[in-house]
Amino acid sequence: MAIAYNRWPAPFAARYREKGYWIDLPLTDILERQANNDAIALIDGERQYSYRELNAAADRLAAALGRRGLQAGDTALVQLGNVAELCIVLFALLKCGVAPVNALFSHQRTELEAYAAQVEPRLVIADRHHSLFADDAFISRLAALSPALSVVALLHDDGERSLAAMLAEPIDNVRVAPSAADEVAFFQLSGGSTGTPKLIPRTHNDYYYSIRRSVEICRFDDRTRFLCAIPAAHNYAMSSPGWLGVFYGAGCVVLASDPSPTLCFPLIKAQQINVTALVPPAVSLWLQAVQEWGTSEALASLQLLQVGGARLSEALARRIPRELGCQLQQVFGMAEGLVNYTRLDDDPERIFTTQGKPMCPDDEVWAADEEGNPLPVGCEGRLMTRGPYTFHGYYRSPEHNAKSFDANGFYCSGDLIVIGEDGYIRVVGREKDQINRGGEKIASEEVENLLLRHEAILHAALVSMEDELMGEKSCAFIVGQRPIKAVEVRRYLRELGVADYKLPDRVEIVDELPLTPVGKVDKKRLRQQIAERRLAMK
Ligand code: J2J
Repeated sequence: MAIAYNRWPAPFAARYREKGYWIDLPLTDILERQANNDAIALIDGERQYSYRELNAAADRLAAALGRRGLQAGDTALVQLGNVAELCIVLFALLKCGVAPVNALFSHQRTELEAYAAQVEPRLVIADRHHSLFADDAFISRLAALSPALSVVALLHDDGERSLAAMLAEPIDNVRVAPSAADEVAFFQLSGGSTGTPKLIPRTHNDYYYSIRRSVEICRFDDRTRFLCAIPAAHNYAMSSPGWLGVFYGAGCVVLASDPSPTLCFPLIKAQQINVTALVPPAVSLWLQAVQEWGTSEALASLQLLQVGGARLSEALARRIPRELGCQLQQVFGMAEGLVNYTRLDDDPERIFTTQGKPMCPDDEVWAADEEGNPLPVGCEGRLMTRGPYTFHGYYRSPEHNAKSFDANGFYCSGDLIVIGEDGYIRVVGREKDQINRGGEKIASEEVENLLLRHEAILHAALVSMEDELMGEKSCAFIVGQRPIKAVEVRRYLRELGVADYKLPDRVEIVDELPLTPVGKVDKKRLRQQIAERRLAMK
Protein backbone atom coordinates (compact mmCIF):
# COMPACT_ATOMS: atom_id res chain seq x y z
CA MET A 1 0.00 0.00 0.00
CA ALA A 2 1.24 3.47 -0.87
CA ILE A 3 2.17 5.78 1.98
CA ALA A 4 -0.54 8.39 2.60
CA TYR A 5 0.56 12.02 2.26
CA ASN A 6 -0.94 15.39 1.30
CA ARG A 7 -0.75 15.50 -2.48
CA TRP A 8 -0.43 18.54 -4.70
CA PRO A 9 -3.86 19.58 -6.03
CA ALA A 10 -4.43 18.00 -9.48
CA PRO A 11 -4.23 21.24 -11.53
CA PHE A 12 -0.82 21.98 -9.98
CA ALA A 13 0.45 18.46 -10.62
CA ALA A 14 -0.71 18.75 -14.24
CA ARG A 15 1.08 22.08 -14.67
CA TYR A 16 4.31 20.80 -13.10
CA ARG A 17 4.29 17.86 -15.51
CA GLU A 18 3.49 20.03 -18.49
CA LYS A 19 6.39 22.31 -17.67
CA GLY A 20 8.76 19.39 -17.37
CA TYR A 21 9.44 19.76 -13.65
CA TRP A 22 7.91 16.39 -12.89
CA ILE A 23 9.20 13.72 -15.23
CA ASP A 24 7.65 10.65 -13.60
CA LEU A 25 10.92 8.86 -13.02
CA PRO A 26 11.92 7.36 -9.69
CA LEU A 27 15.04 8.70 -7.94
CA THR A 28 16.78 5.40 -8.70
CA ASP A 29 17.22 6.87 -12.18
CA ILE A 30 19.99 9.11 -10.78
CA LEU A 31 22.21 6.07 -10.34
CA GLU A 32 20.83 3.75 -12.98
CA ARG A 33 21.49 6.19 -15.80
CA GLN A 34 25.18 5.80 -14.86
CA ALA A 35 25.03 2.04 -14.32
CA ASN A 36 27.68 1.34 -16.95
CA ASN A 37 29.96 4.21 -15.99
CA ASP A 38 33.30 3.12 -14.55
CA ALA A 39 34.20 6.59 -13.31
CA ILE A 40 34.64 6.94 -9.55
CA ALA A 41 31.39 8.07 -7.95
CA LEU A 42 32.19 7.92 -4.25
CA ILE A 43 35.26 8.01 -2.02
CA ASP A 44 35.08 7.17 1.68
CA GLY A 45 38.55 7.01 3.21
CA GLU A 46 40.42 4.18 1.54
CA ARG A 47 37.30 2.86 -0.13
CA GLN A 48 36.12 3.97 -3.53
CA TYR A 49 33.20 2.97 -5.73
CA SER A 50 32.64 3.46 -9.42
CA TYR A 51 29.11 4.21 -10.60
CA ARG A 52 28.85 0.65 -11.80
CA GLU A 53 29.96 -0.70 -8.40
CA LEU A 54 27.70 1.61 -6.46
CA ASN A 55 24.69 0.60 -8.49
CA ALA A 56 25.56 -3.09 -8.21
CA ALA A 57 25.94 -2.79 -4.42
CA ALA A 58 22.55 -1.08 -4.18
CA ASP A 59 21.03 -3.79 -6.38
CA ARG A 60 22.40 -6.54 -4.13
CA LEU A 61 21.11 -4.88 -0.97
CA ALA A 62 17.72 -4.21 -2.58
CA ALA A 63 17.48 -7.91 -3.49
CA ALA A 64 18.51 -8.95 0.02
CA LEU A 65 15.76 -6.75 1.44
CA GLY A 66 13.25 -8.00 -1.11
CA ARG A 67 14.11 -11.56 -0.11
CA ARG A 68 13.17 -10.65 3.45
CA GLY A 69 9.78 -9.44 2.31
CA LEU A 70 10.33 -5.68 2.17
CA GLN A 71 8.34 -3.98 -0.53
CA ALA A 72 6.91 -0.74 -1.86
CA GLY A 73 4.96 1.14 0.79
CA ASP A 74 7.12 -0.09 3.68
CA THR A 75 9.14 2.34 5.78
CA ALA A 76 12.58 2.23 7.36
CA LEU A 77 14.53 4.02 10.05
CA VAL A 78 18.12 4.60 8.98
CA GLN A 79 20.91 6.11 11.05
CA LEU A 80 24.32 6.16 9.42
CA GLY A 81 27.06 8.78 9.47
CA ASN A 82 29.00 10.07 6.46
CA VAL A 83 29.91 6.64 5.13
CA ALA A 84 29.52 5.00 1.72
CA GLU A 85 26.83 2.71 3.11
CA LEU A 86 24.54 5.71 3.63
CA CYS A 87 24.42 6.24 -0.15
CA ILE A 88 24.19 2.53 -0.96
CA VAL A 89 21.38 2.02 1.56
CA LEU A 90 19.39 4.97 0.25
CA PHE A 91 19.52 3.70 -3.32
CA ALA A 92 18.76 0.12 -2.22
CA LEU A 93 15.68 1.33 -0.36
CA LEU A 94 14.57 3.42 -3.32
CA LYS A 95 15.01 0.40 -5.57
CA CYS A 96 12.60 -1.64 -3.48
CA GLY A 97 10.18 1.19 -2.75
CA VAL A 98 10.93 1.36 0.98
CA ALA A 99 10.73 4.93 2.31
CA PRO A 100 13.31 5.72 5.00
CA VAL A 101 13.64 8.38 7.64
CA ASN A 102 17.33 9.25 7.58
CA ALA A 103 18.08 10.25 11.15
CA LEU A 104 21.19 12.31 11.82
CA PHE A 105 24.08 10.48 13.45
CA SER A 106 23.90 12.95 16.34
CA HIS A 107 20.36 11.88 17.13
CA GLN A 108 19.71 9.86 20.25
CA ARG A 109 16.95 7.83 21.83
CA THR A 110 14.34 10.59 22.00
CA GLU A 111 14.63 11.54 18.35
CA LEU A 112 14.77 7.98 17.02
CA GLU A 113 11.83 6.87 19.12
CA ALA A 114 9.78 9.82 17.90
CA TYR A 115 10.55 8.91 14.28
CA ALA A 116 9.88 5.19 14.84
CA ALA A 117 6.55 5.95 16.51
CA GLN A 118 5.49 8.00 13.49
CA VAL A 119 6.53 5.77 10.58
CA GLU A 120 6.43 2.36 12.34
CA PRO A 121 9.39 1.06 10.34
CA ARG A 122 9.56 -2.48 9.08
CA LEU A 123 13.31 -2.11 8.75
CA VAL A 124 16.04 -0.50 10.86
CA ILE A 125 19.52 0.13 9.49
CA ALA A 126 22.05 1.60 11.91
CA ASP A 127 25.63 1.40 13.16
CA ARG A 128 26.98 -0.69 16.05
CA HIS A 129 29.48 2.13 16.59
CA HIS A 130 26.65 4.45 17.63
CA SER A 131 26.19 4.13 21.39
CA LEU A 132 22.46 3.40 20.97
CA PHE A 133 23.16 0.29 18.95
CA ALA A 134 26.17 -1.01 20.88
CA ASP A 135 23.87 -3.71 22.27
CA ASP A 136 20.35 -4.87 21.38
CA ALA A 137 18.39 -3.15 24.14
CA PHE A 138 17.41 -0.18 22.03
CA ILE A 139 16.38 -2.41 19.13
CA SER A 140 13.87 -4.06 21.48
CA ARG A 141 12.51 -0.63 22.39
CA LEU A 142 12.10 0.21 18.71
CA ALA A 143 10.35 -3.10 18.14
CA ALA A 144 7.89 -2.23 20.89
CA LEU A 145 7.11 1.07 19.13
CA SER A 146 6.85 -0.53 15.73
CA PRO A 147 5.05 -3.87 15.65
CA ALA A 148 5.91 -4.19 11.93
CA LEU A 149 9.68 -4.18 12.58
CA SER A 150 11.07 -7.37 11.10
CA VAL A 151 14.53 -6.65 9.70
CA VAL A 152 17.51 -5.02 11.42
CA ALA A 153 20.82 -4.57 9.60
CA LEU A 154 23.82 -3.05 11.32
CA LEU A 155 27.07 -1.61 10.09
CA HIS A 156 30.13 -2.85 12.03
CA ASP A 157 28.30 -5.99 13.13
CA ASP A 158 29.61 -9.41 12.29
CA GLY A 159 26.68 -11.38 13.66
CA GLU A 160 23.36 -12.25 12.10
CA ARG A 161 22.44 -8.59 11.72
CA SER A 162 25.48 -7.73 9.65
CA LEU A 163 24.79 -5.15 6.96
CA ALA A 164 28.05 -6.14 5.26
CA ALA A 165 26.85 -9.74 4.97
CA MET A 166 23.58 -8.58 3.45
CA LEU A 167 25.48 -6.46 0.94
CA ALA A 168 27.43 -9.55 -0.10
CA GLU A 169 24.41 -11.76 -0.78
CA PRO A 170 23.93 -12.79 -4.40
CA ILE A 171 20.97 -11.28 -6.21
CA ASP A 172 19.36 -14.57 -7.31
CA ASN A 173 15.95 -14.06 -8.80
CA VAL A 174 14.45 -11.56 -6.40
CA ARG A 175 12.31 -8.95 -8.11
CA VAL A 176 12.02 -5.53 -6.51
CA ALA A 177 10.56 -2.30 -7.82
CA PRO A 178 10.60 1.33 -6.73
CA SER A 179 7.42 3.11 -5.72
CA ALA A 180 5.61 5.22 -8.33
CA ALA A 181 7.15 8.62 -9.04
CA ASP A 182 4.34 10.53 -7.37
CA GLU A 183 4.55 8.49 -4.18
CA VAL A 184 6.72 9.10 -1.10
CA ALA A 185 10.40 8.32 -1.75
CA PHE A 186 11.53 9.15 1.79
CA PHE A 187 10.92 11.40 4.74
CA GLN A 188 13.04 14.46 5.46
CA LEU A 189 13.44 15.82 8.96
CA SER A 190 11.86 19.11 9.85
CA GLY A 191 13.93 21.57 11.87
CA GLY A 192 10.76 21.76 13.88
CA SER A 193 9.10 24.13 16.28
CA THR A 194 6.80 21.67 18.01
CA GLY A 195 7.03 19.14 20.83
CA THR A 196 7.57 16.14 18.54
CA PRO A 197 9.91 16.25 15.56
CA LYS A 198 7.88 16.36 12.35
CA LEU A 199 8.51 14.39 9.18
CA ILE A 200 8.31 15.68 5.64
CA PRO A 201 7.18 13.25 2.94
CA ARG A 202 9.14 13.89 -0.26
CA THR A 203 8.10 12.29 -3.54
CA HIS A 204 10.36 11.10 -6.36
CA ASN A 205 8.89 13.69 -8.70
CA ASP A 206 9.37 16.70 -6.46
CA TYR A 207 12.79 15.71 -5.16
CA TYR A 208 14.19 14.73 -8.55
CA TYR A 209 13.20 18.11 -9.91
CA SER A 210 14.89 19.93 -7.03
CA ILE A 211 18.08 17.96 -7.69
CA ARG A 212 18.11 18.47 -11.45
CA ARG A 213 17.42 22.18 -11.16
CA SER A 214 20.09 22.57 -8.45
CA VAL A 215 22.62 20.79 -10.66
CA GLU A 216 21.78 23.16 -13.49
CA ILE A 217 22.13 26.28 -11.35
CA CYS A 218 25.34 25.14 -9.66
CA ARG A 219 26.73 23.72 -12.93
CA PHE A 220 27.68 20.35 -11.52
CA ASP A 221 28.99 17.93 -14.15
CA ASP A 222 31.44 15.06 -14.55
CA ARG A 223 34.30 17.35 -13.52
CA THR A 224 32.67 18.12 -10.18
CA ARG A 225 34.62 16.87 -7.18
CA PHE A 226 32.42 17.54 -4.17
CA LEU A 227 33.50 17.29 -0.56
CA CYS A 228 30.58 16.29 1.68
CA ALA A 229 31.65 17.31 5.18
CA ILE A 230 28.24 18.31 6.54
CA PRO A 231 25.87 15.53 7.72
CA ALA A 232 25.16 13.56 4.54
CA ALA A 233 21.65 12.65 5.72
CA HIS A 234 20.63 16.32 5.85
CA ASN A 235 18.52 17.76 3.04
CA TYR A 236 21.20 20.35 2.20
CA ALA A 237 23.85 17.65 1.71
CA MET A 238 21.50 15.41 -0.23
CA SER A 239 19.92 17.80 -2.64
CA SER A 240 21.34 21.32 -2.87
CA PRO A 241 22.76 19.88 -5.17
CA GLY A 242 24.53 17.68 -2.64
CA TRP A 243 25.74 14.17 -3.22
CA LEU A 244 22.63 13.17 -5.17
CA GLY A 245 23.27 16.17 -7.41
CA VAL A 246 26.87 15.09 -7.94
CA PHE A 247 25.72 11.60 -8.89
CA TYR A 248 23.19 13.08 -11.31
CA GLY A 249 26.00 15.03 -12.96
CA ALA A 250 28.35 11.98 -12.94
CA GLY A 251 30.93 13.74 -10.75
CA CYS A 252 32.72 12.43 -7.68
CA VAL A 253 31.68 12.67 -4.01
CA VAL A 254 34.32 12.56 -1.29
CA LEU A 255 32.96 11.96 2.21
CA ALA A 256 34.40 13.53 5.36
CA SER A 257 33.13 12.86 8.86
CA ASP A 258 33.20 16.52 9.90
CA PRO A 259 34.05 19.94 8.44
CA SER A 260 37.16 20.62 10.56
CA PRO A 261 40.06 22.22 8.63
CA THR A 262 42.50 19.60 9.94
CA LEU A 263 40.48 16.89 8.24
CA CYS A 264 39.17 18.79 5.23
CA PHE A 265 42.13 20.85 4.00
CA PRO A 266 44.37 17.81 3.33
CA LEU A 267 41.42 16.01 1.71
CA ILE A 268 40.72 18.96 -0.55
CA LYS A 269 44.31 18.95 -1.69
CA ALA A 270 44.65 15.17 -2.05
CA GLN A 271 41.33 14.76 -3.87
CA GLN A 272 41.47 17.99 -5.85
CA ILE A 273 38.07 19.02 -4.52
CA ASN A 274 36.50 21.88 -6.48
CA VAL A 275 33.23 22.43 -4.60
CA THR A 276 31.96 21.96 -1.08
CA ALA A 277 29.06 23.01 1.14
CA LEU A 278 29.32 24.40 4.66
CA VAL A 279 27.31 26.05 7.43
CA PRO A 280 28.50 29.49 8.66
CA PRO A 281 30.38 28.35 11.83
CA ALA A 282 32.52 26.04 9.70
CA VAL A 283 33.31 28.98 7.42
CA SER A 284 34.63 30.86 10.48
CA LEU A 285 36.85 27.92 11.39
CA TRP A 286 38.19 27.66 7.84
CA LEU A 287 38.97 31.40 7.74
CA GLN A 288 40.71 31.15 11.09
CA ALA A 289 42.75 28.15 9.95
CA VAL A 290 43.88 29.91 6.78
CA GLN A 291 44.92 32.91 8.88
CA GLU A 292 46.80 30.82 11.40
CA TRP A 293 48.45 28.55 8.88
CA GLY A 294 49.29 31.57 6.78
CA THR A 295 48.21 30.14 3.43
CA SER A 296 45.20 28.99 1.48
CA GLU A 297 47.45 26.88 -0.76
CA ALA A 298 45.74 23.69 0.46
CA LEU A 299 42.51 25.07 -0.99
CA ALA A 300 43.96 25.85 -4.43
CA SER A 301 41.61 23.47 -6.27
CA LEU A 302 38.49 24.80 -4.54
CA GLN A 303 36.40 26.94 -6.88
CA LEU A 304 33.01 27.16 -5.22
CA LEU A 305 32.00 27.30 -1.57
CA GLN A 306 28.30 26.97 -0.84
CA VAL A 307 27.13 28.36 2.49
CA GLY A 308 23.68 27.80 3.95
CA GLY A 309 21.64 26.41 6.81
CA ALA A 310 21.88 29.56 8.90
CA ARG A 311 22.44 33.27 8.42
CA LEU A 312 25.82 34.14 6.97
CA SER A 313 26.92 37.60 8.06
CA GLU A 314 27.87 39.99 5.31
CA ALA A 315 31.28 40.49 6.92
CA LEU A 316 32.06 36.79 6.81
CA ALA A 317 30.68 36.51 3.26
CA ARG A 318 33.05 39.20 2.00
CA ARG A 319 36.08 37.43 3.43
CA ILE A 320 35.42 34.17 1.55
CA PRO A 321 36.70 35.01 -1.95
CA ARG A 322 39.50 37.16 -0.53
CA GLU A 323 40.86 34.74 2.04
CA LEU A 324 39.79 31.30 0.83
CA GLY A 325 40.34 32.11 -2.82
CA CYS A 326 37.05 30.70 -4.10
CA GLN A 327 33.64 31.88 -5.12
CA LEU A 328 30.79 32.04 -2.61
CA GLN A 329 27.28 30.80 -3.23
CA GLN A 330 24.61 31.46 -0.61
CA VAL A 331 22.00 28.73 -0.22
CA PHE A 332 18.79 29.33 1.67
CA GLY A 333 16.85 26.10 1.73
CA MET A 334 14.56 24.00 3.84
CA ALA A 335 13.79 20.31 4.08
CA GLU A 336 10.14 21.21 3.39
CA GLY A 337 11.11 22.17 -0.15
CA LEU A 338 11.92 25.70 -1.33
CA VAL A 339 15.59 26.33 -2.09
CA ASN A 340 17.10 29.70 -3.02
CA TYR A 341 20.53 30.20 -4.53
CA THR A 342 22.64 33.14 -5.50
CA ARG A 343 23.64 32.46 -9.09
CA LEU A 344 27.21 31.81 -10.16
CA ASP A 345 27.29 34.83 -12.45
CA ASP A 346 25.57 37.19 -10.02
CA ASP A 347 27.18 40.47 -9.13
CA PRO A 348 29.41 39.90 -6.04
CA GLU A 349 27.44 42.48 -4.03
CA ARG A 350 24.30 40.42 -4.49
CA ILE A 351 26.13 37.30 -3.43
CA PHE A 352 27.45 38.98 -0.28
CA THR A 353 24.18 40.61 0.74
CA THR A 354 21.33 38.24 -0.19
CA GLN A 355 20.40 34.61 0.35
CA GLY A 356 19.61 34.16 -3.32
CA LYS A 357 16.40 33.72 -5.27
CA PRO A 358 14.09 30.72 -5.68
CA MET A 359 15.44 28.12 -8.04
CA CYS A 360 12.23 27.49 -9.98
CA PRO A 361 10.26 30.04 -12.03
CA ASP A 362 7.13 28.42 -10.58
CA ASP A 363 8.18 28.84 -6.96
CA GLU A 364 5.62 31.26 -5.62
CA VAL A 365 7.20 33.18 -2.75
CA TRP A 366 5.86 36.23 -0.96
CA ALA A 367 6.07 38.01 2.37
CA ALA A 368 2.94 38.05 4.53
CA ASP A 369 1.89 40.44 7.25
CA GLU A 370 0.48 39.26 10.57
CA GLU A 371 -2.97 38.68 9.08
CA GLY A 372 -1.50 36.61 6.25
CA ASN A 373 -1.92 39.28 3.58
CA PRO A 374 0.76 39.95 0.98
CA LEU A 375 3.13 42.83 1.69
CA PRO A 376 4.67 45.07 -0.97
CA VAL A 377 8.18 44.38 -2.27
CA GLY A 378 10.87 45.47 0.16
CA CYS A 379 8.78 45.00 3.33
CA GLU A 380 9.70 42.53 6.04
CA GLY A 381 7.23 39.69 6.45
CA ARG A 382 6.70 35.97 6.90
CA LEU A 383 7.88 33.72 4.11
CA MET A 384 4.97 32.04 2.31
CA THR A 385 5.60 29.59 -0.51
CA ARG A 386 4.26 26.84 -2.72
CA GLY A 387 5.76 25.21 -5.78
CA PRO A 388 6.73 22.02 -7.58
CA TYR A 389 9.00 20.70 -4.84
CA THR A 390 7.48 22.25 -1.70
CA PHE A 391 5.47 19.77 0.34
CA HIS A 392 1.80 20.06 1.28
CA GLY A 393 1.83 18.72 4.79
CA TYR A 394 3.86 17.08 7.56
CA TYR A 395 3.31 13.37 7.91
CA ARG A 396 0.28 12.47 10.04
CA SER A 397 0.04 15.99 11.52
CA PRO A 398 -3.33 17.47 10.53
CA GLU A 399 -3.45 19.92 13.42
CA HIS A 400 0.01 21.31 12.86
CA ASN A 401 -0.62 21.44 9.10
CA ALA A 402 -3.72 23.55 9.67
CA LYS A 403 -1.43 26.16 11.24
CA SER A 404 1.49 25.84 8.82
CA PHE A 405 -0.44 26.38 5.57
CA ASP A 406 -2.86 29.09 4.47
CA ALA A 407 -6.16 28.43 2.70
CA ASN A 408 -4.44 28.45 -0.70
CA GLY A 409 -1.86 25.84 0.21
CA PHE A 410 1.01 28.25 0.85
CA TYR A 411 3.48 26.96 3.42
CA CYS A 412 4.61 29.41 6.10
CA SER A 413 8.24 28.57 6.94
CA GLY A 414 8.42 30.81 10.01
CA ASP A 415 11.26 32.84 8.49
CA LEU A 416 11.08 36.62 8.31
CA ILE A 417 12.27 37.83 4.95
CA VAL A 418 12.57 40.84 2.70
CA ILE A 419 12.13 40.23 -1.02
CA GLY A 420 13.87 42.76 -3.25
CA GLU A 421 12.70 44.24 -6.57
CA ASP A 422 14.89 41.66 -8.30
CA GLY A 423 13.28 38.71 -6.45
CA TYR A 424 16.35 38.14 -4.29
CA ILE A 425 15.58 37.27 -0.68
CA ARG A 426 17.19 38.37 2.54
CA VAL A 427 16.50 36.36 5.68
CA VAL A 428 16.20 38.91 8.48
CA GLY A 429 14.74 36.91 11.35
CA ARG A 430 12.52 34.13 12.47
CA GLU A 431 9.08 33.82 13.92
CA LYS A 432 9.03 30.10 14.62
CA ASP A 433 9.96 28.98 18.12
CA GLN A 434 13.24 27.48 17.04
CA ILE A 435 16.91 28.03 17.73
CA ASN A 436 19.32 27.79 14.81
CA ARG A 437 22.56 26.67 16.42
CA GLY A 438 24.97 27.05 13.54
CA GLY A 439 22.61 25.26 11.14
CA GLU A 440 21.42 22.69 13.66
CA LYS A 441 17.80 23.39 14.46
CA ILE A 442 16.39 23.09 17.97
CA ALA A 443 12.62 23.17 18.51
CA SER A 444 12.31 24.99 21.84
CA GLU A 445 9.09 23.25 22.76
CA GLU A 446 10.67 19.82 22.35
CA VAL A 447 13.42 20.61 24.86
CA GLU A 448 11.03 22.43 27.21
CA ASN A 449 8.75 19.37 27.32
CA LEU A 450 11.71 17.18 28.22
CA LEU A 451 12.81 19.62 30.93
CA LEU A 452 9.32 19.64 32.43
CA ARG A 453 9.57 15.89 32.98
CA HIS A 454 12.23 16.60 35.64
CA GLU A 455 10.70 16.26 39.12
CA ALA A 456 12.12 19.57 40.36
CA ILE A 457 11.39 21.74 37.30
CA LEU A 458 8.15 23.74 37.40
CA HIS A 459 8.51 25.96 34.34
CA ALA A 460 11.03 26.05 31.52
CA ALA A 461 11.66 28.24 28.48
CA LEU A 462 14.40 27.76 25.93
CA VAL A 463 15.52 30.86 24.04
CA SER A 464 18.37 31.79 21.73
CA MET A 465 21.32 33.92 22.70
CA GLU A 466 23.71 35.46 20.23
CA ASP A 467 26.98 33.70 19.71
CA GLU A 468 29.90 34.87 17.65
CA LEU A 469 30.85 31.47 16.25
CA MET A 470 27.56 29.57 16.21
CA GLY A 471 25.29 32.52 15.39
CA GLU A 472 22.94 31.36 18.12
CA LYS A 473 23.22 29.20 21.19
CA SER A 474 20.51 28.10 23.59
CA CYS A 475 19.68 29.30 27.08
CA ALA A 476 17.19 27.50 29.33
CA PHE A 477 15.33 29.64 31.85
CA ILE A 478 14.12 27.39 34.61
CA VAL A 479 11.83 27.83 37.59
CA GLY A 480 12.65 25.05 40.02
CA GLN A 481 11.17 23.64 43.21
CA ARG A 482 14.71 23.66 44.56
CA PRO A 483 18.03 25.04 43.31
CA ILE A 484 19.21 23.06 40.27
CA LYS A 485 22.63 23.29 38.71
CA ALA A 486 23.28 23.59 34.97
CA VAL A 487 25.29 20.36 34.97
CA GLU A 488 22.37 18.52 36.54
CA VAL A 489 20.03 19.83 33.86
CA ARG A 490 22.33 18.79 31.06
CA ARG A 491 23.03 15.38 32.60
CA TYR A 492 19.31 14.83 32.96
CA LEU A 493 18.64 15.60 29.30
CA ARG A 494 21.55 13.45 28.22
CA GLU A 495 20.15 10.56 30.24
CA LEU A 496 16.76 11.03 28.61
CA GLY A 497 18.62 10.54 25.35
CA VAL A 498 18.56 13.76 23.38
CA ALA A 499 21.03 14.90 20.73
CA ASP A 500 23.95 16.84 22.21
CA TYR A 501 23.30 19.95 20.14
CA LYS A 502 19.94 20.32 21.91
CA LEU A 503 21.48 20.52 25.41
CA PRO A 504 21.14 24.10 26.72
CA ASP A 505 24.43 25.98 26.41
CA ARG A 506 23.45 27.98 29.44
CA VAL A 507 20.96 27.54 32.27
CA GLU A 508 19.43 30.43 34.19
CA ILE A 509 17.51 29.65 37.37
CA VAL A 510 14.81 32.24 37.97
CA ASP A 511 11.90 32.78 40.36
CA GLU A 512 9.36 33.22 37.61
CA LEU A 513 9.05 33.55 33.84
CA PRO A 514 7.84 36.89 32.43
CA LEU A 515 4.49 36.67 30.66
CA THR A 516 3.01 38.59 27.74
CA PRO A 517 -0.35 40.36 28.18
CA VAL A 518 -2.09 37.24 26.83
CA GLY A 519 -0.34 35.06 29.38
CA LYS A 520 2.27 33.36 27.17
CA VAL A 521 5.92 33.20 28.21
CA ASP A 522 7.55 36.40 26.99
CA LYS A 523 10.51 34.96 25.12
CA LYS A 524 11.47 38.29 23.66
CA ARG A 525 12.02 39.60 27.20
CA LEU A 526 13.99 36.50 28.10
CA ARG A 527 16.24 36.95 25.07
CA GLN A 528 16.82 40.57 26.10
CA GLN A 529 17.49 39.57 29.70
CA ILE A 530 20.14 37.05 28.79
CA ALA A 531 21.77 39.43 26.30
CA GLU A 532 21.99 42.15 28.98
CA ARG A 533 23.26 39.76 31.62
CA ARG A 534 26.01 38.50 29.33
CA LEU A 535 26.96 42.03 28.32
CA ALA A 536 27.25 43.03 31.99
CA MET A 537 29.55 40.07 32.62
CA LYS A 538 31.97 40.99 29.83
C1 J2J B 1 19.42 32.01 6.86
N1 J2J B 1 18.69 31.00 7.33
C2 J2J B 1 18.76 29.83 6.68
C3 J2J B 1 20.33 30.77 5.08
C4 J2J B 1 18.54 27.80 5.94
C5 J2J B 1 19.86 23.89 1.61
C6 J2J B 1 20.36 24.75 2.57
C7 J2J B 1 19.88 24.71 3.87
C8 J2J B 1 18.87 23.81 4.24
C9 J2J B 1 18.37 23.81 5.63
C10 J2J B 1 18.36 22.94 3.27
C11 J2J B 1 19.57 29.65 5.53
N2 J2J B 1 20.23 31.91 5.79
N3 J2J B 1 21.14 30.70 4.02
O1 J2J B 1 17.40 22.05 3.54
O2 J2J B 1 18.35 22.14 1.02
C12 J2J B 1 17.22 28.38 8.00
C13 J2J B 1 15.81 28.94 7.76
C14 J2J B 1 15.08 27.76 7.15
C15 J2J B 1 15.68 26.61 7.92
C16 J2J B 1 15.59 25.28 7.20
C17 J2J B 1 18.86 22.98 1.95
N4 J2J B 1 19.41 28.40 5.11
N5 J2J B 1 18.14 28.65 6.90
O3 J2J B 1 18.96 24.46 6.50
O4 J2J B 1 15.26 22.24 7.02
O5 J2J B 1 15.26 29.26 9.01
O6 J2J B 1 17.24 23.10 5.86
O7 J2J B 1 13.68 27.83 7.29
O8 J2J B 1 17.49 22.22 8.22
O9 J2J B 1 17.05 26.97 8.10
O10 J2J B 1 16.33 24.32 7.89
P1 J2J B 1 16.55 22.88 7.30
